Amino acid sequence: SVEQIHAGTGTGQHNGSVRIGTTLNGDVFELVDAERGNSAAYDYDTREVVTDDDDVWGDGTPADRQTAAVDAAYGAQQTWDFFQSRYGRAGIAGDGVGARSYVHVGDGYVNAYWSDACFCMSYGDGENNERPLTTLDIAGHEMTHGITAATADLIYSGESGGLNEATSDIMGTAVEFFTNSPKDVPDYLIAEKADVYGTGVPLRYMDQPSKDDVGYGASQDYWSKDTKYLDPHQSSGPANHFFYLLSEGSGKKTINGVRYDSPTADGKAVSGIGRESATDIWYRALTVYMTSTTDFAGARTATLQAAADLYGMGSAKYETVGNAWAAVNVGY
Ligand code: ASN
Ligand code: ZN
Repeated sequence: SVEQIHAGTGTGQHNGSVRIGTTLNGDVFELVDAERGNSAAYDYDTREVVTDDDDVWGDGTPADRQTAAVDAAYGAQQTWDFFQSRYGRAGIAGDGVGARSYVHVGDGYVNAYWSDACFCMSYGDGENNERPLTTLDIAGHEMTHGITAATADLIYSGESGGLNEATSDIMGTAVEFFTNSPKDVPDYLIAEKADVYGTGVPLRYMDQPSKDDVGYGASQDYWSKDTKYLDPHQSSGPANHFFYLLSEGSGKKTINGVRYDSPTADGKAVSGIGRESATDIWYRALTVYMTSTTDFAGARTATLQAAADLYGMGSAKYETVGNAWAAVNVGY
């Protein structure tokens, strides 16, 4: 059959009305994005690609099974475009191949995850199947697990586990800022739009990780010799905090209407270098310098090397990288 590239119209629960790449296969449209390596959305129940007759997808409510697929497809699209346009990276593995996104995994399942084995991510529908975990930051987070596996391959335990998780939070946040959607105003909170606990509390706060006292328990604001014993979603804290400080600086700040208050371990103020530079430094550190066993001291070295490459050794941005690590108790 002849397949044709289309741009469908979808209504997601989290992203509202969006354009999504679709493919006409015979006389049925498929949620397959041929312009992004055939990234595709599947329904986990049937294990089939999501299809439609008129190329108008979802109605923004969880009752319509296409709605979560629209958000997942949009998240995959925005994550692809972020890495492609900012870093020239063609997809997760950098080989132009799109990943699959499975929606409606489980029943009332409150999680989402990446699997290297299937080169795919899977999203639960949240409590009462009402709040699917298909927000932009979660999509960016899960796909970034694939990028980490394809690059530094940080082992998912000990300090490298925390760095692996932080990398996903950092890039998920960067995807949110890149998209800059009025429906999902970008912030340094993780999964706030999915409202996973139904209490309006985000899963994680990058400005002050010790506020994440939900689910897994509080994350750490500062590195300590015990960091390596924590779950990666808690040991990510010092690196998430480093990224926030490097981007925005310490103290109180309101960004896009969200109030932040970021402390420092040494009490010294840090001035941010901007989120784009901070993101560029982290991406280069991840893809050029980090390895599977990189620890926090190694992440400091890797980000300093990346900053030296990008901005020059001794530049203000280079110096701020060192200051932001000192502010989360990572020294030399
Ligand atoms: N949603 C979680 C994550 O991507 C799943 C996990 O615990 N690995 O971090
Ligand atoms: Zn993760």
